[in-house]
Amino acid sequence: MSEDYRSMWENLGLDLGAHDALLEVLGKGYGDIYLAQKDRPEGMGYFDFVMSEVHGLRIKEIMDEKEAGKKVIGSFCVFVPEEIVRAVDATLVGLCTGADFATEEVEKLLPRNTCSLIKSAFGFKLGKVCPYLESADMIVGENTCDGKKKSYETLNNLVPNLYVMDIPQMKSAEGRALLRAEYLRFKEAVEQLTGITIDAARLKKGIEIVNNKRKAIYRLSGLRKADPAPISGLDALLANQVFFYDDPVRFTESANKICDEIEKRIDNNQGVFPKSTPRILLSGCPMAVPNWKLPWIIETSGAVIVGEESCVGERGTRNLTDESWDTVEELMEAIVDRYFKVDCAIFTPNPDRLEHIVEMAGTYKADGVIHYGLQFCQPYLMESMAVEKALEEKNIPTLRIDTDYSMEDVGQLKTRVEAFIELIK
Ligand code: BJ8
Repeated sequence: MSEDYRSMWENLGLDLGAHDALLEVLGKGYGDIYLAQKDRPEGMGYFDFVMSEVHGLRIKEIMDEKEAGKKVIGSFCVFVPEEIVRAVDATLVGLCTGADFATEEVEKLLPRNTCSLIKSAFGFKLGKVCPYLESADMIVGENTCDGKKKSYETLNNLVPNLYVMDIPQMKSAEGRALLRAEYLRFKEAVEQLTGITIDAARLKKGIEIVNNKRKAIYRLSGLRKADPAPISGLDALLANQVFFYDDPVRFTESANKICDEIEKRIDNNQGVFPKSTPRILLSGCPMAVPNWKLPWIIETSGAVIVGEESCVGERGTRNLTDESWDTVEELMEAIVDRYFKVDCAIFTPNPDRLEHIVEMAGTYKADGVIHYGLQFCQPYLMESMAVEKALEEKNIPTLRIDTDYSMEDVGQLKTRVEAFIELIK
């Protein structure tokens, strides 16, 4: 960190010793995985900087905003509509985490066979190492998978400001009505939290900010159709991860800037991997910072990742909200329409996701798909069977991986991934 933020962390109630240890591991992992890559676009310097300051400068900015009377809302899911949060000038931050922490303490509160993502969020709370969680004025949980839904009952005892949002499980008229009712309830809750009433101009502005951010990251995705690949999958994943933490307007500018650079790279036939390197589409559970294990294994085994069918990827960013409406009611309907298209595996049945994976494999000219499921994640592990079948029908090779956040299976995963890459070559 370029400044001494210790008193800020202390005021937030962090355990400084544990936090130091976390930052050390994060810094080392980042150096080994990210900075070791060759020929990265210069624009990645911005994302390197954001990562180096993810618990420093960004938290300082958030604390300054709080001092100016603004609110911070933390979320674990892409179903929490950022447009509504921006409409009250509040900041939305992602709270999902991608590393094991305080596992022994966590397993006193949650069953061992809970997915790593949920355990990680609890570990960061119990270990007092997450400044985002500690600075949030409202933490939004959502009834998606059973693991998350039930774990919020326990989280409610650990944090004073949990708000739980119900989420439908079917794409029916009743399901849409539920989502609509829940978004209206959420709008009222953030209005109450901030004392700001959302009018059409505010909501339009919120939609515009979030649409611009999504357009920029989606533009980056589109550029990955090129061969040779102009950016590594690891770097593209990082941009998708920073999407959840950074100031949205600055993020949009930085993402567009790197896209400008990448367009030039494509014109010059410049890639990060040689032309015709095997191309992989990743599909499955979201990968939160610093969960880089599988992408790192893939890209150090002779392949390049050309897309992510994930909530930290295209599932979360591909659809925009229609900004053309004029009233709060109409704009809220547009928000509901946009989020109702998210094809998370908690929906049943969920044919849209299968279609989208096949479509992405074609768009990004993937030679194969690796489905990433976290152990004990029933929705994605169950759905991985159907995904494999849908891809097989199109003769697209598929590898299903179940893993967690530990590094114990790295050797075994590498062997499987290498064999898969050999097969698709
Ligand atoms: S919209 S994917 S962000 S719920 S990995 S906690 S599903 S047991 S994260 Fe998600 Fe929203 Fe869906 Fe996206 Fe449960 Fe599975 Fe764990 Fe998961």
